[in-house]
Amino acid sequence: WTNGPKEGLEFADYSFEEHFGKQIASYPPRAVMVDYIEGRVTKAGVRDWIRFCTTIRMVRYNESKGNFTITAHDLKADRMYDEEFDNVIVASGHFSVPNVPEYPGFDKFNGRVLHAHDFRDAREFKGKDLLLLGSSYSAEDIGSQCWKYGAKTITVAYRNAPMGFKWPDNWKEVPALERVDEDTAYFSDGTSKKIDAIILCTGYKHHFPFLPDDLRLKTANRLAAADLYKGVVYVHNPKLFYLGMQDQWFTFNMFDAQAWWVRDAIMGRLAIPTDKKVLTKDVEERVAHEDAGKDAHDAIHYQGEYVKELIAETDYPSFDVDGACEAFFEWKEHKKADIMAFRNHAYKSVITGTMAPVHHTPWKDALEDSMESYLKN
Ligand code: NA7
Repeated sequence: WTNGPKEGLEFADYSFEEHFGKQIASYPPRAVMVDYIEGRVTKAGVRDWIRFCTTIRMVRYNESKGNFTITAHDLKADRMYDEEFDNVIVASGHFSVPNVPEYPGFDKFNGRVLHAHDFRDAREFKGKDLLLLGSSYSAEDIGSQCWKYGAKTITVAYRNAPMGFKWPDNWKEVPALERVDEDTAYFSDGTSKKIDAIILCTGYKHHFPFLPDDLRLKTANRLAAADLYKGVVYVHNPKLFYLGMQDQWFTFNMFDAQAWWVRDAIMGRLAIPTDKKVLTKDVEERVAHEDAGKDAHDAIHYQGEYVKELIAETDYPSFDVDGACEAFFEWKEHKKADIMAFRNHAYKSVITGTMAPVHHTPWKDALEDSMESYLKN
């Protein structure tokens, strides 16, 4: 189930109402989200433009020609080939390759140790004592799913600060993990807990094994990503673009605005400054602006302003970005009030102006997460 309101991520040119023929509740399960995304893909007819079963193995910039040679692997024919392109857009995401820490004793631990990336179904952990590492969105959300589907206890070990929500009685936040043995975890405050499984909710790595040193983005997971003019143009080679490499409050509609901007830059409708100093200054200013923010409220506002900036320079359909920020602010408050019930709230679409209905079943009781179940009135 989405962990933020769908009203914050709705495509500006393809509303949930257009896809489902009616307004739907605000925190859909994954089957509903996939259906929505597929609907947008079908409407835009983009599948015809995708070369499937093809992996990019390497990209090289040709100084003399001012273009790129990509080495692709046709996985069906099992054949590699080179092809030249004027521009390259990297849109491969950055929440997929896990950051996997190793703690003393992992090799001896009897239970399962997995990363958040490999988590699929909370029912696997019904009746179990679970240890989660990390104190961000994955820990909060995977812990919540496991709680909902009947985990016996949830223990979350934080490295810096606890999440601090009002957790259910069988959920505890503890300081950093020091080690484990066959069946017990030991924490830095001297406490310990018997556990059955460990889920590493320890974040992801920007990972581009198909890019050489001179083209590979190296950035922390932050709102003002390093080395990207306007958040999308690689300052060391402005013919190369990256989409969605920032940390995210806004998602689909921000990626869209970025894509529209990059398209227009490639087509010459927008000019990218030729002076590298101008490009790097833009990045520095974005970093300083983000750093000046104090809290999540400022961060949401910062990213909303960024989306507005891109939309103003392209013909991506404008939408009420401030309204989407408001939905995020409300969402934060609802989480603070009751972390196991925030998904029961409904928000107004900033695309159609329609209020979402309250879901027919409170999230904690909605164990059936199919599309049919979610959409029934
Ligand atoms: P995040 O948000 O990158 O968070 C990773 C968490 O893992 C964070 O709390 C880190 O602690 C913690 N972490 C990282 N390395 C370790 C080690 N070695 N030991 C213990 N804890 C560690 O990733 P998520 O998967 O939760 O969320 C992904 C994105 O989804 C997120 O960025 C949002 O955009 C939505 P820290 O807080 O740094 O002490």
